Amino acid sequence: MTITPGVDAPTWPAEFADRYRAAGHWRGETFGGMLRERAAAHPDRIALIDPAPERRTWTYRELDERVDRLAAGFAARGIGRGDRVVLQLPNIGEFVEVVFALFRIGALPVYALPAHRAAEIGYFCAFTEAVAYVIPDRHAGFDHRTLASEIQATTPTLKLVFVVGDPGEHTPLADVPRDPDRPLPGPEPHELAFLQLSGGTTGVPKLIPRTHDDYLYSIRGSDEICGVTADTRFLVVLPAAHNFPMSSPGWLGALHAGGTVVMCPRPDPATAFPLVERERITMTGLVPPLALLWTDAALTSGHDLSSLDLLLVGGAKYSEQAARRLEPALGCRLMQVFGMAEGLVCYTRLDDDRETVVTTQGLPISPDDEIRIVDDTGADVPDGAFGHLLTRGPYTIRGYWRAPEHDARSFTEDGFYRTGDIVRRVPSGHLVVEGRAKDQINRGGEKIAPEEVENAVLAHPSVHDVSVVAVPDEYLGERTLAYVIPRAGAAPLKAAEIRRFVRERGLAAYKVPDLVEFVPAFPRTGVGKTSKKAQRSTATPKSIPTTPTPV
Ligand code: OOB
Repeated sequence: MTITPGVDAPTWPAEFADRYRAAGHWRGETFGGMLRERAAAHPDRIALIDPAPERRTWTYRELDERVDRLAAGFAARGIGRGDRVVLQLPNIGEFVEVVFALFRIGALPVYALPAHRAAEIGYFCAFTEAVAYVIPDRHAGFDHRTLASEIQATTPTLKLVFVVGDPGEHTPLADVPRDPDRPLPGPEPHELAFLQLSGGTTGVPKLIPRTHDDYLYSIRGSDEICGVTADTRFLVVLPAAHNFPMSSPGWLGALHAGGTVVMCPRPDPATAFPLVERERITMTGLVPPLALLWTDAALTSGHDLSSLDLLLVGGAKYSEQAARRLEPALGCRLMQVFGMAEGLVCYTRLDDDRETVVTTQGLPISPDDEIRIVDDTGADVPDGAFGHLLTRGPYTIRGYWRAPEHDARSFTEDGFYRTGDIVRRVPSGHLVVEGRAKDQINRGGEKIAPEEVENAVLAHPSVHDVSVVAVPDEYLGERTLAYVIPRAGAAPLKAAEIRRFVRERGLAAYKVPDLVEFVPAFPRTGVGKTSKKAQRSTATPKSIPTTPTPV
């Protein structure tokens, strides 16, 4: 992959960009322009609803005007085109306002998750040289203002912290908006719109640069496949910053079609079902553990879920048995989605037969999504055989943000992204995800890079070595198990001490190992490396004590 000095990420070679434009995939639109157009076309339709604690609504005109005022306020405080702004908000209306305000001035949101803590946020702010950080005051019992102060003290670029709610020593987001005195120069459609997080396989998360052109294409395509229209009422159940609820078809898809987005503060049925009933929700997306919870809860819930028309399930493998139970329990249609923040998204189709919907993970969005399924040597496997999925196309990145050494490993010479997924293609062309070759744990849709957790555990003075692997789990699909070799002569260690240590290192709670086992040595491969394969095969699901709530 060639890197041009001064350029933050590799982009599509001109011949591909020309082809994607000629095919009408890239239309020269921006997200700021999209909202402006929708507001002009149907100003009085409801764009956004935040139901808690008091129900707030935004018409398209109101959203557009508030975004303009917020954009002007950000610009007046010195935030400009290309600047990075780390955004860590829960599912609230301000999430949408801030994202569109940043889009309008061409600043790049960096999408942190509400669960991220000092380790992740500190890294995002430092690595992206962020100029601003947007937070809630408190969320899920955590005071984000204190964390922001700590990070600001060690990150010289981070001049501004905006808080939704009580600002403490920072700036209230509510004070930012101002009247726009002149139109702001927006970004070009081929420029970056935001940085998304990669699930990752490495010590620190990689950042995924997406452009207005490419992301809007994936959203248009998703809307068409999922049948999103101005009548769609989309419930944002998963964290709004995830690629799946953002664009598959997600809240951006709903806004693109002129529909209504409803923010769901928590994903459990007790919170979501009353909202589905009250707001007449037609569509949402869930990870498999939540789909299981919803399926079970629907059987006994007294709530009227009859407005639900389509439920998308993806982010991790959805078992066929669970998929078969969803439609009768929830009284809506199921669509499986297999996607990645790096680009490629596959959906089963509304006109697929039931067997295809419950047994496959769908077809790519675009006729120009190139799919290769290869063996370990990089040669194409015969039709129907398992292999590594490689992909290239009009909305799949050609490289990460400022990470040329990763790009050399994650992309082929000719620009295919190595997804790390093992798939096979059935005769209809649909892909079936069989497993994973990458060293990653998929904990109910949340991706964990073992290396990141291992680095945290290794910092413990009594730890000699550690290896983190996935253990199968009936509910979450997978959970994490840390095999630890204690340092010779160190005081005896307890599992709880390792877990607390990881948490105190500032890692998000979902990365704290579910299980810790102390061992004298690791199994080795022929060349003397730790054999994670052998470790995985000895880890048993029954050793898991409790079942936590996902995401
Ligand atoms: C979505 O995006 P990411 O970036 O959090 O994770 C991507 C990875 C894939 O490479 C694959 O390993 C896994 O998540 N995955 C699935 C899956 N959907 C994603 N594995 C099995 N079955 C599925 N249906 O997770 C994401 C992005 C957009 C839409 C949906 C999911």
